[in-house]
Amino acid sequence: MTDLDHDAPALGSHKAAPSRALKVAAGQLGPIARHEPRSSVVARLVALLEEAAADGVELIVYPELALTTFFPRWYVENEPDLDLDSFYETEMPGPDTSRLFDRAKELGVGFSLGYAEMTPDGHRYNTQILVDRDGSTVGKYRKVHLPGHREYEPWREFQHLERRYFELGDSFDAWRAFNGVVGMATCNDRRWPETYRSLALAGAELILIGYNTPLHYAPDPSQNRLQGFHNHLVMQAGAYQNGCYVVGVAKGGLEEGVDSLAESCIISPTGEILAECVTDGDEIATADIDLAICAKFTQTLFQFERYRRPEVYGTHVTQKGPIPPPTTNKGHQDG
Ligand code: CDT
Repeated sequence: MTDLDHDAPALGSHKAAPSRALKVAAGQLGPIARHEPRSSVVARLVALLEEAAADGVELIVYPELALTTFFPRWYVENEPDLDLDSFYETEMPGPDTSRLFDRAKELGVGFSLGYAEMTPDGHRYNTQILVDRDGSTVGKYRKVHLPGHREYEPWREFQHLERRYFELGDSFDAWRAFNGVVGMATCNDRRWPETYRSLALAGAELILIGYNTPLHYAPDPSQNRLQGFHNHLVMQAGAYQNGCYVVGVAKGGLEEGVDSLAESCIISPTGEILAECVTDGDEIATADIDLAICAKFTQTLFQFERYRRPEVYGTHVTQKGPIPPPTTNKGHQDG
């Protein structure tokens, strides 16, 4: 017997943890045109920030690749008017984005922003940062699960070349900020249960996710009609199964001929959606959350220390794809 084998007292039977209230916003963007200048995009981000600040928001979350059009839809070698490097940020804040940092600091609002990052030594990542209310960058995340393909595939209506234009990120971290523990993930990451569990094991109580999700899925268009359902399904499950809040934020609408999912939302550890955008354009959705509520789940049904069985989960980290049983069950003890 260990201490963890004793039944936990009912949560109601001892003093509840003090509230850690936070007002958050999903700062959804509509389409960004192929040649829209950064200054125009940053002005749109600042407009959302100011609207959120006027509503008492303390943290606003922007989408994946929020400073440019979703350029992985093009094989740039075929597009003479595109300069691939122009889509990447070499500094953050940089000449255009400093306006966002300055205004956010003035208003005392933190933010999370997705952008294409180029490092001084030429590495390229699909990156998301977390900026505190004083304008300091507290965390940087580089997308771990890169979807799509590497080479030009002419049969597609449009490309999804994230695997050509970005390198793989390699860690899920969480940071102490906003009176809690905050983690980030980017778009395709939200479909993988490992994302939420890795972040929850790093202590995350609030997971911030930006996304660009075309409604058309070329390898299997029968999934097109399910985009909205799957978006909410995975984030709601991730929130509930890990006792954390999730803020999922889209760049939605018809961008350069490609229609993308909007439906940005804020999800509680109950798995319920607290607030949701109703358009596919620039829009905020806000919610008053309380990070102390996470413990109602992480200290009961999902008390990891007590109930998880990592000794049984070895294959989760040692094995990449399924290894089904042999073609007959002969030799398997239980038949
Ligand atoms: N940006 C991103 O990761 N989008 C993917 C699209 C599907 S894969 C071609 C997503 O998972 O939403």
